[in-house]
Amino acid sequence: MAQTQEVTVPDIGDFDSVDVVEVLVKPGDTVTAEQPLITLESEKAALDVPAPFAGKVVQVLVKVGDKVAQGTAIVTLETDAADGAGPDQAETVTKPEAEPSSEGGHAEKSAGSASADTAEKAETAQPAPPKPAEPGGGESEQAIPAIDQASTLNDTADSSRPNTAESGRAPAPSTGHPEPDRSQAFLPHASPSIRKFARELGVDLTRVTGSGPKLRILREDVAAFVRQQLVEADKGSGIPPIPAVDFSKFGPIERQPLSRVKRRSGPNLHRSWLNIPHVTQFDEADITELESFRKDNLARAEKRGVKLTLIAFLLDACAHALREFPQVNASLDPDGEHLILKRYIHIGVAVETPDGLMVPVVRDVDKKGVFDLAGEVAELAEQTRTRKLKPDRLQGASFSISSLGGIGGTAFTPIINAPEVAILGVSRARMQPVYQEDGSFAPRLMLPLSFSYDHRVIDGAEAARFTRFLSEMLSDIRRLLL
Ligand code: CAO
Repeated sequence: MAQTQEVTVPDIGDFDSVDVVEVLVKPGDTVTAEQPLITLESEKAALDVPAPFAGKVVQVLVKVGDKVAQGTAIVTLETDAADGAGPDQAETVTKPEAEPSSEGGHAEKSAGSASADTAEKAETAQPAPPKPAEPGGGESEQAIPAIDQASTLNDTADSSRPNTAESGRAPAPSTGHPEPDRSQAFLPHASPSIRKFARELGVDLTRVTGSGPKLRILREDVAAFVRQQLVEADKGSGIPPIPAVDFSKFGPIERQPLSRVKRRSGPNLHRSWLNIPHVTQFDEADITELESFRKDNLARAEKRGVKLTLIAFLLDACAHALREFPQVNASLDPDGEHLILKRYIHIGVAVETPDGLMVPVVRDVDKKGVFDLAGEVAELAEQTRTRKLKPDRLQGASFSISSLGGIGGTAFTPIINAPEVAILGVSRARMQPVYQEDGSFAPRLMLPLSFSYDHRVIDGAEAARFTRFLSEMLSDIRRLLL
């Protein structure tokens, strides 16, 4: 049989008059046990008053702006006695001294003026849903949940709060009931809907500054917090941004848009630079013999429609070196505990284009000869510069080469193309007097190598061995072409 009963404000600690800031139900609503009915706001906290049992809202007795205190009736709920949570509990349910259940995030509540009888019964109460009504309507010891302080503590917290013993709080000696943790009153001010919103976004409300009345956290505060976190993540884990400067104060300026390629490659370079502990190993290779071989074969290559430049030999030498040093032809597993060794050798070649730098990939370099490599690089470079390159030709590199030798320079520190773990930079070869074993100096064509590597994966000694090996390959054309 349906019965109606009033739900009142339970013990709310030291507050004798608090504002109703939200009414969460209306007549006709069906509520479940512990569903928040209204939100109260004290000087320090926003608190929910949950339904002590399931039922249908008949009347809402308060409105936003009302002031309430312990014992103020807030709604009337109609329950079906057969549901087991009905008016049979009315007497105790509406009594503020009734003891909370310890389940489902109910706060440990002071028994206040609880009678010895109620306290004793409550002490033995199980952390269980409301008990079925006694046949014949006998008085039940069903306890009323206190204000749901748990949900105001930290919305990312598990709703199943530790019991008193777990939380180490001493029970009140007079009743055996736990003392309320008044520190929980110093919790973020936020309505349930905002707390739900924050919970969905994984936002810890204790980190959000409220901009509403009495520092209440509003929806826009949560949104601003999330935006700020995203901006900081984008800028590299909170690295302070470079302040904007109005350069026009100092002279005439012109503002140009970055090319599409630069806009896209910039964040990738930034990410690699910030994430990878780079070290650059410098070395040089004597390519005197190689250069004469190249020149001797220019005509032969031309007959095949190929311009034989140094890059083809560099690719060939790198393939040999990568086979010898598989850890350089690898990627770090995101778990940080494994190295993924690639059993293929695909090398990206940095190509300068009017739009910016792009890195097409020469696949299976170890399976190709220098003529084929020269032809393929020239074709890829041409397609890249004329924007005819298919997107899949920009993918799958296991190592990269950046050759600035055609332009000049003596050395540079190339940025690793993550998730690769190393890159070879090549500067301009120059004739230099090189000391010979017989004590003389000979003019030799020396090629500067700049090998940047991920120090998490490659040790300095390994890097030095790698560039030595590369240098020997480039210096000994017979070995290279074998
Ligand atoms: N030392 C001396 N001369 C070199 C050389 C070197 N290391 N590398 C190339 N050359 C010579 C070539 O032999 C060629 O000479 P000729 O015109 O007399 O035949 C001339 O310089 C121009 O060569 P190139 O650089 O155009 O051709 P390539 O096949 O060697 O390189 C490519 C192809 C795509 C790598 C190159 O054109 C390119 O775009 N380089 C720029 C890469 C870049 O911007 N890297 C920066 C990345 S930032 O990390």
